[in-house]
Amino acid sequence: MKLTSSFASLIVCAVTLASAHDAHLEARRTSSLLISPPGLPKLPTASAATAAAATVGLNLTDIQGDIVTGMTKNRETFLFFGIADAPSFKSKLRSGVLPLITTAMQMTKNSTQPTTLVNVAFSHTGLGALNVSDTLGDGAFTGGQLADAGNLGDPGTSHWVSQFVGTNIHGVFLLASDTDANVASTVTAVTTALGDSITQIYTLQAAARPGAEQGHEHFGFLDGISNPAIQGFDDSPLPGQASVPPGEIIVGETGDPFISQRPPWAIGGSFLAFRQLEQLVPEFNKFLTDNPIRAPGFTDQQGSDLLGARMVGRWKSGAPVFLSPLADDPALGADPTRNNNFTYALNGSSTSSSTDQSRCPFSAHIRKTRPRADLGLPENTGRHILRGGIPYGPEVSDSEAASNTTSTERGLAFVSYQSSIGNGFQFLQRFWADNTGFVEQNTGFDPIIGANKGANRTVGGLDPTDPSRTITLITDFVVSRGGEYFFSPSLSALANTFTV
Ligand code: N7H
Repeated sequence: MKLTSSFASLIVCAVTLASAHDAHLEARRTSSLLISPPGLPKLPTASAATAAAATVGLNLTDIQGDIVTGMTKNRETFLFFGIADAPSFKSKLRSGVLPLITTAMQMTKNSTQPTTLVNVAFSHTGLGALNVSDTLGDGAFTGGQLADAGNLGDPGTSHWVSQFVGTNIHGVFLLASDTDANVASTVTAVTTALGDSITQIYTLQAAARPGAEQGHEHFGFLDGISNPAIQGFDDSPLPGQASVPPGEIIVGETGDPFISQRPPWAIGGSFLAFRQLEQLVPEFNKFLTDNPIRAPGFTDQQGSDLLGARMVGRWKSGAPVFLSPLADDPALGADPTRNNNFTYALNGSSTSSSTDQSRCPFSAHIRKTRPRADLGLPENTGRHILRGGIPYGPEVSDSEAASNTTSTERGLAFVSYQSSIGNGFQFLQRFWADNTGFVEQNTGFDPIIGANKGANRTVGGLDPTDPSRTITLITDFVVSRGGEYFFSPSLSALANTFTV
């Protein structure tokens, strides 16, 4: 009799566990939590991702989902926290939050996506707080972003959000969904589960822009078109999309240049560079209005639009200036099979001209940050990042537009994933965007993100009627408000290393 009753309670226990497990995995969604503006690449299907993963042995159920999701978040909250009580944090993270962490695999199908994507990443000081003492083999991560401000071209930290000045931030939760209510209830679930084991240091709420601007960043340009396809996750890159070995983004995988320096538990993780980048939109628009390109037959408006497009390298629709040099082509911008299909070289050549900027300036933001044939083809720079950012802040108000002056902060909550911050985000900012001699002499700064510690920035090649003309920018239209470097561990590392 006794045996039978224990057996019965075992069954009850097993059923309860199974239903809790099923509740976690059960189909809760019929529509995606992501946006899908025309022109942006889509995530691979679950079966395509599974087949791709098998070829390189990538464990997509162990990799956090945000790493592969790209710039298609709809509503997202970044919750930066300190660990107040490490033992309590570990046990609460394990019991209350770990079951909510979303995997890469889950993101590939609406029915397996959660109500709200939940991901977590830790700073170097966060690893210390948790007694995770292994060296991860990334100097920028170890030093933290504050120590890197000068390298990135920031004019000190006087513009930084005060909470980023210091090394108190131990980690960040990223919570994304299709409604504010979903995000808010999941924020409550996570913070309630963790209770006093954390201190909430800083929160940034971000959202895709409304209506027809959905998918466009605050200057008005479609963003998130060009992200690399990670081999082993997406083996069907779109035309012109970079296909990168998994180790360029995911630590410890094939192609990770520092693979020998990684502790085993770091495999399947990725370094997350977070930057809060304010955008001075009315000031940017005023600059375009005041400095139209004076091309024959162009109205002032057309000249201003051309200047903006050449600064970015794409028109607002996403159409690349290299393929459509004089006017926007919205059909091209909206077509993901064509809008990334260019190399800056002509006629199938593997190198681009070192003098011809008629189609696209060397300084254009997308050319600085991915020079394609400028560094020769096939493209194997090892400098790709997976961008996962989202706009924050309100639309420009009438009074801001009328006064050409920002009064309420807005910008980009910039997120990039890479297996090496020094090869990825830091390199792109420091050695490409801020380097006036890259990719050719007199290229000047990247006019969008290039930073000169607050001093004026010279930019070459913007005027196609006189490519030798240098334009001096006296305003930084993108202002760093600081950030932090994090490591986004695999789910097994969270279970076996971070919570024990
Ligand atoms: Fe950039 N922008 O609106 O001008 N970015 N970016 N970015 N960005 C891109 O091709 C923008 C920033 C890259 O593969 C587009 O997806 C703004 C940082 C890279 O051809 C637009 C900010 C870094 C690419 C913008 C900002 C990068 C890229 C075109 C800050 C790295 C892909 C859409 C407020 C250090 C290049 C697209 C490629 C594209 C804008 C930040 C890097 C419109 C406003 C900090 C690698």
